Amino acid sequence: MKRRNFLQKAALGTVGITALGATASPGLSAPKRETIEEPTTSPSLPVVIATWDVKGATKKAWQSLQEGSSALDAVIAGCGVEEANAEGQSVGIGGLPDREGRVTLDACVMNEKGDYGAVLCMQNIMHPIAVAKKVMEDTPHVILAGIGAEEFAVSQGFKRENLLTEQSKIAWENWKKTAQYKPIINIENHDTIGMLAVDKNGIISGGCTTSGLAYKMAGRVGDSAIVGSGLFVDNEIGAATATGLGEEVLKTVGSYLIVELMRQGKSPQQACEQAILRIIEKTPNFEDFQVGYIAVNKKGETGAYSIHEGFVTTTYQDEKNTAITPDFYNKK
Ligand code: SD4
Repeated sequence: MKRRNFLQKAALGTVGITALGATASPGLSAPKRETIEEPTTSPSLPVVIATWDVKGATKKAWQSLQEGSSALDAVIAGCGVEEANAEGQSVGIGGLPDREGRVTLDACVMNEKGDYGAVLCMQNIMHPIAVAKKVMEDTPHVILAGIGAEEFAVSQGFKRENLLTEQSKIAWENWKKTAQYKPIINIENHDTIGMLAVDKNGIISGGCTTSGLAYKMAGRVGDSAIVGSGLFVDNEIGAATATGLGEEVLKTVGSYLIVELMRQGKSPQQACEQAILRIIEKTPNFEDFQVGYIAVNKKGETGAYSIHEGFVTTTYQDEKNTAITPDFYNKK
């Protein structure tokens, strides 16, 4: 359902409900109660939501859930579709390189137990999100970077391959003629895949995968693989993920902020909007860059918001796989 329609419905059919802010414990004062406006009709589970128009990826994740995969494996399968898509120039193979012509990938996953795994600045491996899961499950660490991440991936059976496609090499060579670095709203930053899934039992997991900003400095890492910034999951509450200029998401720890706002009773939509406002309040040059957030809560309600127009989200819910342009801040 389009967000506007959903909001209209929600506005018409809301009831005040009382929610417990905490569980009562002996010896502690009574739990704080607060009233939350809540729609009478809840969206159904499962749900898969992703940044950008990636219907192939959300479809794959949805099918994986139907076949009995965990929410985490569904996200990894879904994101893997875009990582293997050589036409997409920001994820996996075909990603635009750094200034030196190297494709370096960042990815992370987080599951319902709060486990997290990530790879940063990894080269030559097409599916960093699957390697991130291996880091989470099969190492004593949560992040591996650079050559260590690549060697670990190879030790786990991942194939080394050249990720710089002819198309991306030509784009880089053209860029070198001016070598001007300026993130371009919704063009350069157009397809980091952040994906969140809630299975039919309300189990939540998420992942985020990217080649980062095109023509970044060698060694630059953005928000996408950093817990709390590019992704955060709390199975009690919900999850959030980001796309856009990672430096700004990192400085405001955006995904964690959104989940904490939902914990305080905000809807996914309200929480995404507040996280964007936090960036705008702190960053006078917000006109120059894009950030977009998506979020989902335990019930399967979703939200999305960005600084500028043009951000797209895909939601697979109620047997419908729909890409929409959500509401945004900078309406002139
Ligand atoms: C980064 N957030 O590395 C990523 C870039 C992005 O689509 O979203 N690209 O900063």
